[in-house]
Amino acid sequence: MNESTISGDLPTTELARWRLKTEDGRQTWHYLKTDEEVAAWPQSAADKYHLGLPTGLPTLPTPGTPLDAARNGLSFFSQLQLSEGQWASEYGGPMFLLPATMIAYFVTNSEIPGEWRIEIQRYLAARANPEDGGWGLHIEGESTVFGTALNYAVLRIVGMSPDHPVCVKARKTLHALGGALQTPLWGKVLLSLMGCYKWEGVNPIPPEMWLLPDWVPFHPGRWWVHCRQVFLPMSYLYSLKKARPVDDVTIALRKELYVESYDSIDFSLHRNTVAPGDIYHPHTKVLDAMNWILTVWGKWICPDKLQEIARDHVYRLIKLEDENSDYCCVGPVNNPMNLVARYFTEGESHAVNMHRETIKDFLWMKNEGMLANGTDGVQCWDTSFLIQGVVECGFGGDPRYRDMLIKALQFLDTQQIREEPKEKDFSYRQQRKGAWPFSKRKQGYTVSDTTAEGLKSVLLLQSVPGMPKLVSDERLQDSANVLLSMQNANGAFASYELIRAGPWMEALNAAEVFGRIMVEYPYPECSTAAIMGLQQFLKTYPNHPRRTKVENVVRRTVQYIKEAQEPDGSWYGNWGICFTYATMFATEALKSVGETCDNSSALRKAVEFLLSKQRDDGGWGESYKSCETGIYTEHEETQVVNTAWAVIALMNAGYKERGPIERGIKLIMRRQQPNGEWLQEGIEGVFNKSCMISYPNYKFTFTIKALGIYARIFGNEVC
Ligand code: LAN
Repeated sequence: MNESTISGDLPTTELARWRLKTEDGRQTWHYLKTDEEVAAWPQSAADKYHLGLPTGLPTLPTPGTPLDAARNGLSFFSQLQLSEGQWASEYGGPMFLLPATMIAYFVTNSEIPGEWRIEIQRYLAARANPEDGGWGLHIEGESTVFGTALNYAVLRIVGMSPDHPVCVKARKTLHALGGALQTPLWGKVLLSLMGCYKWEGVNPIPPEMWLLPDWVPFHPGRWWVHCRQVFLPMSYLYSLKKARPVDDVTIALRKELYVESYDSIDFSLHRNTVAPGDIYHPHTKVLDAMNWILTVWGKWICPDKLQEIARDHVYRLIKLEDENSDYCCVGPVNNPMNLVARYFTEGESHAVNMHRETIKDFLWMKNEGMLANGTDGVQCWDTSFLIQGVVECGFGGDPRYRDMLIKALQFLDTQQIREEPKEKDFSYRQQRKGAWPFSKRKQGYTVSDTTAEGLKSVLLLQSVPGMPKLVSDERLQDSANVLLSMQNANGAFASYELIRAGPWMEALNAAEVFGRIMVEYPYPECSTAAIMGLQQFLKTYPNHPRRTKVENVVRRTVQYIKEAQEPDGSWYGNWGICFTYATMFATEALKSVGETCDNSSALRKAVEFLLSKQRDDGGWGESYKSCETGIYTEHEETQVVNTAWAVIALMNAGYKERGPIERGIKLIMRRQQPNGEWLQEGIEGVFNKSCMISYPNYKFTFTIKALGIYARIFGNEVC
């Protein structure tokens, strides 16, 4: 390995040796050690692009029209398509995922390859806050104890010396923030597993709660799937109270992470000690009371036998999550937690090895080093949006894009989920046969909008003359049925499942760092996508026996979307930043039932809102602060992605004045590079109100879509 240095004295691997492999939708990075391997497996344009190496893609003729710009964008972006037909990307942002994966590797004595160690150090050094050297909840956030304590621990696990300037600076900030004692719950759990915190300092997470009858209103089976699936293994581990045996690294960490001497700390007094800067959702009185009762329960009342029964029950659920997702799990927190749970129970086993493998699906390599993605990829989601963008441009039948589109369709064909989960009801799962996941089939989770965007894209492509029909009528019907199963009583669609309990459940939100995590909520974005998918389905099958049913679903959803409009005419975005994102979706829903700003006051208000936020340069730029505060907040710079969303929204609303829309389109065209690409700007996505996440492909998919819609409505020219 070439240990030449690029940043400070940190070694780097040779970027030219990294390759992204795709196998049935599974994307993993590989480091080629020998020259023979390098010769046998050349680096693709996509590899180079993701690694920040020169791609050598050509300079293109300067586009004179919006469709020329879209073609240039496609000329570049099509080169990033992977061999199986999808697009990949980094999906970073959250800063607690690398700790979850690497701490689990450490606790389970899993081998962390040398090239990961080097690149993880480089990534964390690159992403340390330039001023204080700490890390926050996400890459753009201020340093917190959660981010700093855990990423510091990762650096030490992967071999950085405590005397390295990166460690020295981070430790100083950690101590200034009060040290690791102040870390929120999930941090306390991870440190306890490592043997660098004590379980008695963790608020109770009793597995017995899973034994409650399902009708109990706060039963964990009713929680939002991410919250449920993370607290599931955590409750098991909490009940085991096991830790990795101490060694030199953990003995050193016990000294380095704390302000106090480790042995002097009475951890039981620090269950509720959390740095104020870490808290997004403070404990409620109800949660504190519940914690108190559960502490008494765990210590003096709960019979050992009952705990054992509860652990067995929970373990069965953990195994089902593993089996129903091919060990991938719903996300990058419960996968590592399940790994530890299974390792502590089974030792070395098939399941443990499968987790070691699937954790690789979350790791991503880029020019700054190696990080953990928010999911095992964004493959189905981004591929669907690219297809829709191309179709909007009217390029669906264009022979130049035929191969690219056939491959994209083949990818979606292979990634549709084909069967229901095992023990579906016992494991609290939503119907999924026919769904498209966010990432890949094997992960196995439907999401209302990922299914809808997949369905819509397949229907659009399969209606292009000459395109093969890969997904059968029956499978398309299955997909529509999944969507129909996901509508809530108020007409809205949530994310993964039906809403199973009300927002009052946030009173039990124990994660401290996230808002709106306990249950499913109605989402305007997901609701729009769902009815767009269903309406596309009706266009393909106009005489379908469930036509009236679908029409009723659409009507009720549109009613919900109208009710969700903010007084200023916008919609709050839950998954993208922020108001421009959700307003693009909501306006599309209203448009789909024939509303325009001539006949709809909701759309007129939306237009007024959008125009009020347009900047002098013709674009829009929203800061992630909008998501945290619920108030539209300007970004320092105009953003191409926000601009694309806003102009699409204006066009959805049927706004007839060409001027403002054209100015937005011109900004998109001005920002395009001579080779057709757009450069990365601010972070695009969000979850749970407080944590940001990157969607790097949006700068291609939504710009191309905006250019295409503009050309169709206003003609293919700008002046
Ligand atoms: C995602 C990514 C995709 C996203 C959309 C499809 C865009 C959205 O419309 C519905 C919700 C969904 C599927 C979503 C939910 C929450 C996820 C999985 C994430 C934002 C990516 C990462 C995040 C996950 C919860 C991260 C782990 C953190 C925990 C709090 C467990």
